Amino acid sequence: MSTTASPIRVAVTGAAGQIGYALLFRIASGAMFGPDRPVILQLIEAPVEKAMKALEGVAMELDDCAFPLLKGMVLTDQPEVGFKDANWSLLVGAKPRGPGMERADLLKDNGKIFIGQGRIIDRVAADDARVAVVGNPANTNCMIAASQAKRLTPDRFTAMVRLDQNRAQTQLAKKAGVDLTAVKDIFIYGNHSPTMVSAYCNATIGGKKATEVITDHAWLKGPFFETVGKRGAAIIAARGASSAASAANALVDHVRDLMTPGAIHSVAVKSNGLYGFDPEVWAGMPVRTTTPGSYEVITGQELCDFCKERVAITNKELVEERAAVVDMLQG
Ligand code: NAX
Repeated sequence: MSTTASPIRVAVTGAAGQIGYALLFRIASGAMFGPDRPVILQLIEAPVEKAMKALEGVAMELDDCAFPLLKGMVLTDQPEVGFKDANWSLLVGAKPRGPGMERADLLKDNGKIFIGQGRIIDRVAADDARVAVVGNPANTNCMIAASQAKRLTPDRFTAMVRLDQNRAQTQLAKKAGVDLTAVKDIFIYGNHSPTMVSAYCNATIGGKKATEVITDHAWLKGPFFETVGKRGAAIIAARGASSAASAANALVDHVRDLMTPGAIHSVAVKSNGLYGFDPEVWAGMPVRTTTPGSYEVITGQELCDFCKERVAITNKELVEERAAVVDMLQG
């Protein structure tokens, strides 16, 4: 295949991790930016010998795939090098929660990483730079990175709730006994955490309101919410490792849809006070992609009382996460 489009530069942190291993091959194959867009992968790992060695192995495998679209790779533990001229920065790497670690400490440790990365991206990435955060706590890490940017506006920074949307879509389809594609407009509000709100009240199934097709409303408010909210933990319990392929797939969906004008999907963005969220937090909500990389929030979705109550809970959690790191954001 030959193509004349200029390569898109995609920086990926945590590139040798398990999500990275499921992600990079999809990007290089064209799943994220389309079959006509060459890519250069700028792979960033922690400055740890074992991680860099593993990254070399992943790069060898990428070479061995002979992907026609893959026009180059950079392997580095230096963020200044990895984010240089990046059009997209996919922030997957994060510090995991260790045994007995307090959530506030996790927030602070990750805060340091995302402050540094936010500053460097702002300084060295491309003029059209876009950032997608996956590393947890994803919403707050995204807010932290965005807080450091002077050149790039907050709308350039998004966090991923697409895995939650995909999970919710499948659960609704299974319950209704319909094909997955019959389920539309299921959007995730709030935090990527068990407090997330899978707003079934606006979903449709085969063109009808989901609440008319699924009449077991106790299931929607109980097991459905629980299953989607705690799916990550269920996968760890079953697989002995956290979601990786499905998370990588969701990131492909997140970025591809943000590059596709007209796409409607759930993205965690700066709330600016919409849907009752604190203006300063990054919260999942429905967006419509306008031009490649840009979007507008879909406003005016009426939430049912149950979902509104849940939005208040997930907002409270986001506000608390922000409060735990707010002293780090200045200076
Ligand atoms: P892994 O532990 O397999 O990989 C993480 C990688 O990041 C490691 O290779 C590590 O060396 C690297 N890393 C750590 N600090 C770094 C830094 N400062 N710069 C560059 N690289 C760094 O984790 P994995 O399973 O790949 O998950 C990655 C992150 O995604 C975790 O924070 C995880 O909690 C989060 N997830 C987020 C999801 C979402 O929907 N938003 C779902 C899946 C996943 O749980």
